[in-house]
Order: sequence, then C-alpha cells, then structure tokens
Amino acid sequence: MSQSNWHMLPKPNDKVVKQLVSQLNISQLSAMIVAQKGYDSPEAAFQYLKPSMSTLHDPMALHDMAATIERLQEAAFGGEKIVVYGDYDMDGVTSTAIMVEALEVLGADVTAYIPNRFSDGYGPNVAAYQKLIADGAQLIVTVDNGVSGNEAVEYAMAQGIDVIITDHHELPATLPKAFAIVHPRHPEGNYPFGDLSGAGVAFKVAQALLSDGQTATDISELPTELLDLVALGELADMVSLTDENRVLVALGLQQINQAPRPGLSAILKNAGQKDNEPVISETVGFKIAPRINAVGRLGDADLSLKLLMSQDPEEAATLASEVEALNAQRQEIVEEVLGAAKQAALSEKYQQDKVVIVAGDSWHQGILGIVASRLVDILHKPVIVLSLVDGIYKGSGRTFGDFDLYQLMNDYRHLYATFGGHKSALGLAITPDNLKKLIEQIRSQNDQIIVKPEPIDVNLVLPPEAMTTEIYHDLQMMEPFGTDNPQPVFALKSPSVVSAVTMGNAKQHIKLKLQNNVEVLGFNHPDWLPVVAQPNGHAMVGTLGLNYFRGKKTLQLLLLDVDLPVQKDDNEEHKRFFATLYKFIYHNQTLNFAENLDKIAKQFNISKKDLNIMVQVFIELDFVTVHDGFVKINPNAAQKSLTTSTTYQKYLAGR
Ligand SMILES: [Mn+2]
Repeated sequence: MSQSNWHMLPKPNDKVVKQLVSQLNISQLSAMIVAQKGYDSPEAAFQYLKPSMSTLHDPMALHDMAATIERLQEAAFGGEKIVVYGDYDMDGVTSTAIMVEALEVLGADVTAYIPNRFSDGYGPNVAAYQKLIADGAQLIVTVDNGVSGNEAVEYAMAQGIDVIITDHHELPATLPKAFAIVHPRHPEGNYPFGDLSGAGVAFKVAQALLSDGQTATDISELPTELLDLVALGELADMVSLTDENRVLVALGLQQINQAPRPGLSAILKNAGQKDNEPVISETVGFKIAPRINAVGRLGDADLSLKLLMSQDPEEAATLASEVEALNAQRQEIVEEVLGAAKQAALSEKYQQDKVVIVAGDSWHQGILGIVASRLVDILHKPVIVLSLVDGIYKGSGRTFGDFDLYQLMNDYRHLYATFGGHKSALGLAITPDNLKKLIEQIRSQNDQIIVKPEPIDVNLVLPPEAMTTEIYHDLQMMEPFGTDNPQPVFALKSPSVVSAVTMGNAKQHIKLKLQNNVEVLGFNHPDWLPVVAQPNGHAMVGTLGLNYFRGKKTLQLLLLDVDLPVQKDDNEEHKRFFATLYKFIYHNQTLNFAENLDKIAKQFNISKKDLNIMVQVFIELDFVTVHDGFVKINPNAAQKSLTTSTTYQKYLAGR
C-alpha cells in the first residue's frame, strides 16, 4: 500500500477545537480528535467522554420483558428447574454466566447448558432439548441464540416446557412460537437501540429481574457484579460501541480493573498482563477473548463458563491453566492448518481468483474462521476456508475491506446445505459436488467482482517529538475503543530512526526505535522490510500503544501501513535476472552448485553472496530444493511473486 490509500480526515474547525479545550479542559490534541469523531459541541463531547447512566435504556422497553421477568420469578420462587441454554463463544458464555448468576441471586434452581460446537452445533437443537427435558427441565431460557431455533423451541413448547428466548441474532421471517422473545430488534418491539450483543440482552433481563422492573438511575441500582461479563461479551461480538453499549462496556471494564473476578485475574496473569497495566478493550480482544474462545473451538465450553463463574482463586487458577493449555493447542492447530491452506491459496490455480475458496480434508473445524482471517491478511482478498467432515464441506468465510461477501455468496444459496452470516463473515456447509459448481460459478463471475482495500482514515500527522507517553494517556479518555469508536490513527512523515531490526522466526515483523524512545512495531508484513534496511525517509501510519516492561512504560506506534516508494522498473529488471538464473538452474541440475559457485557467479557477473541470496529466494518460494550441493527444480512449484520471499525483500532493501 502507499500514501494514496491514506485518507486524511479533515482538520476540525479551530473555533470548535478552542471551545472544547476551554470548556472541557482537555488537550488540543484530544479536542481535535473528539471533534473529528463528530462530537463538535461541548455537550456532545462531554457525553461521549463521560458515559453516563442516563444513556442506558429502560430494560422494560424490550419486547416481552414484562412476561419474561414474571415467568422467571415464578419459576425461581416456585423451585422449577430452569436451564439456561447458551452458546460456546465468548458472548455466549458470558451471556450464560449473566443469566445463571442473576437467577441464582433469586435462589432459583438453575443450571447451564452450553451446546457443543461439534456434537450439538449452534443454537437450539431437538436432541439436546429432548435430553434436557428428560432430565427434568421445566423452563428453558436461551441466551445469545434461539431466534432461529423454531423446531426445537416448538418441540419443547409442545411438551409443556416454556422457552424464553433472549437473543440478538438476525431475526428470521418466521419467529419461533416461544413463551417470550426478548430481542432488541423484535419487529413488534420498539426498543431504541438495536445493537446489543447476547450478553447485553442477558444483562438487560438480569437488570429487570433483579430490580423487579424498576429503572436504574444510579450505578448502585444495576447488578454491578455482572457488568464485567457484559463488557466481555459485547467486546467479543464487536457490537457498536455507541449508545448504551459504550456505557455498559466502560462500566464493565472499570469493574474489571477495580475488582476482577478470580477467573479473569487468572486468565490475565497467564496472558502476561502486568500488575500496573490497565485492562482496556484491546486487552479483551487480544488476551481474554482468544483464550475463552479456544475452549469452545476445541472442546466443551463448560470449562470457560466454570472459570468465569468461579468464586475461588485457587480453583480459578487450576481452570485457567487448563484453558491456557487449550489455547496453546489452538494456536498450534491454527499454524498447521494455516500452513496447508496458505500453500493451496498461494498456488497458481488461485492466482486470478478475487474470492479465494480453499478446502482441505481433515482441517480442524473449530479454527477455520481464524485461518480465513489470517489468509485475508496475507492475500488481501476475501477467503473462505472449508474442511471435509462426514462427506460434507463446512467452514467459514471472512471478507477483505468492505466487500460484501454475504451478498456475493447469497446468490448461490441453492448450492449450500447451511448458510448464514453477515457482510464480513459467514459460515456454510456444502457437498463436494456443489463445491465444485460453486467455485466454477464464482470464477466465471471473476471479472465482475471488485475487491478494494479500505482506505485508512488518518486523524493527524504528528511530528516525532510529539510522540510521548503523555499523549497516549491523554487519548485514553476516549476508551473503550472498538467498533464505531476507532483508535486515533497518526501519521509520521519521515521520522529519523535510531535503530531498526526484524523479528519473528520468518523475520516477518519489523521493529524500529525512534527518538524519544518511541518503538515502532510492524507485524506480519515482509513487504515492509525495506524500512529496516533504509530506516529513514518512510512515511508511516499507526495507532498508539503502551508497552509495560519491567515497570517501565514505552510508547509504541503499531503500524497499519508504510509508504514504500515503488521501484517498478527495478523490479521488472530483477524479475528478468532471476528468470535467467532459474533457466540456468533448470538446464544444469546435474551441476554441483556448491563446488562451482565461483564460476557461476562470474558467469552472471554477481558476487557469490548475491548468488547465494538468489538461490535462497528460490528455496523460500519452493521453486528449487538443494541436496548435497545440487540445486534441483521443483516441477510442481506453484507460481509465486518474488516479493513473497522475505529474503528477496531484504535483498531489495539492502541494495
Ligand atoms: Mn453473540
């Protein structure tokens, strides 16, 4: 990418900025960014910066809420056996914990059932409901699922078992005939905010239940002990952090920072969180969610639920180490499947595809979404990753930029066994025969598919001397960052770099040191290597972070993009040169390269070092293999661009 893909946000009006600075007593920099976010009156900016209880909507305004709390109270006080039916991702697990803990406060006989991703699948299912009812369930409450569970819900209702659905997923045309459906976008409701997550909806039910329907005007009137869970669920589902979600998440993070429950303390400790390091939305995204989600991806999410609900630090530590082991295993599986999927996706037959569909035989089902995301980062195209299980391909897709993958894939609905999702992410199942058809049909449409990278919105250009930990702390008042409240993005025009190195086992990351002790980190971008070789003179954009190390805090710029001058002619010349060497190798596979290095280098008029580098590039690209000094052409090599080789990038940069 280059600067051409950076979109400088308009500079806010001077008068507006001055007014915000003087009336809210905030820094010039913060005032500018707050104004750029659209809060350009002191009142609007104040409301944004100080999320208040008054932003929370009355839970009783949710559809079917009165009937729901009346039925739940009746069941709780009457000693009925209540089952909370949840989901295995972090929003689902936190929703479950919220509902169970709220009902426990009322002294209810309540247990949780979290369906297993592999044996039950997502959402209500008849077999699971049958079993729950056989085991004595008298009331089923769904959280973070249910609106599409018509069959199972109606089965239970027919058995005389009431089902209360609380959910936030897309509403189907025909809703299940449940006892009640609590959903922020229910067609017959008129709740003022539609973007609660499952945990958000569960929290609203808990609030109404525990306050007997009274509205809360003070935080003490909220079930504060559940706020941490609602923040986790909402952040994990990446719902819009505006309106009441901003309040719920802000209060929840505050709760986690002040008095974390034992399970969260244990997870954070394992994740390397420092004692003085505050938990922010990023901490949830990078440290907590992957761990909690790893459990449901590989096995039974009950472990996550137990961990979150544990009251005992010792028990929590034991459970957390089990979670840690699963997370490590999850990472290993991801790398393994990613390796195989990447090899396929980079091969020649996918080169022209605008939407890449890769399928494997025995790739682990639980991590295909993660693999798809990682491939999107590498290929800069939408990617669907499928794996064959019991004769049917199942998997996940992730989009690139703002391309509407759902809309494209929805055109082939007749080919799928199951299909669901939204613009940026989806899941599907398809038979092998239909998969072939699908790939053919999408390929035939290739020319009409337009996938573009989303431009990066840049707030401000900062001079390097302005990069201080103070400005980081200053910006923290805009937390929680996330969906619809992005972290500010800064550009550095041409910072002078003190030192520059690569990191990672494939040297795929870069790390620079600027003046003021500022660190610049760039992950998974071998194409940024020229920055390391020629550290000065590159414009770059990124977000600010703080690194806590041995009690010291260092400001970091986390790179989103680097502006690299394009040397087109140079690359063409290179390509030809590499091609000549490739041809030479092709015709001389019986020549001992190692013994004749001098001669060959001379023939090509290059140094031995450069010749070695070129061969190394071919090895990295899988074009050749080397045995006992002989260089052999790999006849099955996929066509790849030289620039995908890390060594080539370094070679280019070093010249
Ligand atoms: Mn959810």
